[in-house]
Amino acid sequence: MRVRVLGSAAGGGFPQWNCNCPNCDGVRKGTIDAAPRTQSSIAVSSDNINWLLFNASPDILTQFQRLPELQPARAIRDTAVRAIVLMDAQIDHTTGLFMLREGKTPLNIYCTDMVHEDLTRGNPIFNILGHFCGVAWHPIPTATSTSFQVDGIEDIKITAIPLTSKAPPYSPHRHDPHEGDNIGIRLEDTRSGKVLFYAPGLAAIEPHVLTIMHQADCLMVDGTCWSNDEMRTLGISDKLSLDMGHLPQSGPGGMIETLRPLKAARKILIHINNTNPILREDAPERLTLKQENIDVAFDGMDFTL
Ligand code: HKS
Ligand code: ZN
Ligand code: ZN
Repeated sequence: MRVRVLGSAAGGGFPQWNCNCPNCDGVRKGTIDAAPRTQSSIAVSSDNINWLLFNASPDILTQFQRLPELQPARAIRDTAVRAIVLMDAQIDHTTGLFMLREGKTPLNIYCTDMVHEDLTRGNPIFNILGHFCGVAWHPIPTATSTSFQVDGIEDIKITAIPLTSKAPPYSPHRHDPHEGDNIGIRLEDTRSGKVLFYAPGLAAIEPHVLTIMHQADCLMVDGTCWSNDEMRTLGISDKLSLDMGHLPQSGPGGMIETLRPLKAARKILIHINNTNPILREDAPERLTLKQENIDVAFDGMDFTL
């Protein structure tokens, strides 16, 4: 299976429009060694013709332009995107759906009941799209971690891994978490047997999540913050990384410690917040990651598993 990073930043992208932290200010002025990044999303293909998207970021049109294979030009109007899987109902993972409204057939969207509820009530994107291309909703099973396949995406078995985290601020059940508010994804290439685990938001490493992480040949996981108090130290907000539903990389029980014993050949951090020191190529934190065999995703990163 081929994996393409469409975007590698957390919500807001990098630099973030209203931010003047050392990273955002430095990348804008060209005074630091760091690459700008769009908001997180990946595309996966098993045949290099048909593609499956995971999340639809607000930067989706820019991301499509950077991957010309998404437009195979077989007809006057065409796309190689067969479907979109949504992992939660966050703005940074769903707003791009508005940009795909011109299609003549309904968008094939896979998401849980809970995400469907948020996207028809709290933030009724699906209802709005009903006035354009429409949405063909395919419910994602979570209860028993049943796997499913997407039409046109052969040889990839998809399993949703329910994650305990919060629904978005506009969700009718923001303060009443339900299974299916957030999922991680296990992708298995049934030809090679290789397993990818993708989870751009991980609040905690629950036992059932760790089991899947042990099976993976490639891990693409939450890279939002380096330290739990990163936003506080910069004087940006009182919110801790863990309060926001993102396990920090450093410290006891952090992502680095979690990844260390896992056998996966590739370990990649994605959904990186603009405040994270790992965005600087020459940061000491990057050396630490290198020693741990952990890579930092960048826009356009492309590999075959
Ligand atoms: C900044 C943001 C930080 C950020 C926070 C979250 C909070 C939110 C909620 C996130 C993200 C980026 N870029 N989703 O100010 O620096 O309250 O539910 O997901 O991508 S979590
Ligand atoms: Zn986010
Ligand atoms: Zn910033």
